[in-house]
Amino acid sequence: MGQGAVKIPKKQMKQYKKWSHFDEDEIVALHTHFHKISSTNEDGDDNVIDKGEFAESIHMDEGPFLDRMFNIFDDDGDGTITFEEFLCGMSILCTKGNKEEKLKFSFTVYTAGRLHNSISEEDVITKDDLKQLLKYKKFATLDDELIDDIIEKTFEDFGAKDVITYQQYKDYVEKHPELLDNMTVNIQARIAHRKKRAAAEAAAKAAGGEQSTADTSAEKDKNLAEKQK
Ligand SMILES: [Ca+2]
Ligand SMILES: [Ca+2]
Repeated sequence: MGQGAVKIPKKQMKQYKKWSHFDEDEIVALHTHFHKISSTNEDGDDNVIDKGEFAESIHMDEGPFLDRMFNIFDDDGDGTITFEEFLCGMSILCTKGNKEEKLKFSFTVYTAGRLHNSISEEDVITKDDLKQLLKYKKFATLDDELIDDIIEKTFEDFGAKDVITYQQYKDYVEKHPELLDNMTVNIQARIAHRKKRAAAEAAAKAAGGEQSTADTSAEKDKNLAEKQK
């Protein structure tokens, strides 16, 4: 097996492919990446990404915006991200995700804690939702008056009065598809880049140091096998 490649059982791989838009190589790369993040905390690799690990992986301070991003991935809302949740989230964010998936996903960024798999036609974005997002540290230079102005203007653009409905949001994005493009991550390109780097590192290490990689892979296989029901 190549350097750093984690063997995913065939049956599991089949499921992963069914749940996502990724091919096998991409899933293996994401799996390796996931375990790198999920083992950031001192307690070793517990097979889940907690909020602290998530924050570190995307270089973001804890706060309302991070909470929203985290909640988008944490589909069942139990406070941790499993590989399955990670895979599904990445699958929507990547260039292969379909429009409806991305729409719901992006809508969730505004609707704070609500889970994206439970977004329905009746869901709305309130002015308060938007205000919370705009008050996030990154935009801290905005004063209250300006924030209120932005909110009023945004609601006007959406043709909304007190709340933006999912339908209004959909209609608006239909006319401004660039809104969705902005949240698309070209995972394929990143994976290709990472693989190239890994291959270079493997070549450099070829003379020795293979032992530790083999151990890690074996342990991950064991963890994964245990997870299967
Ligand atoms: Ca962890
Ligand atoms: Ca979860």
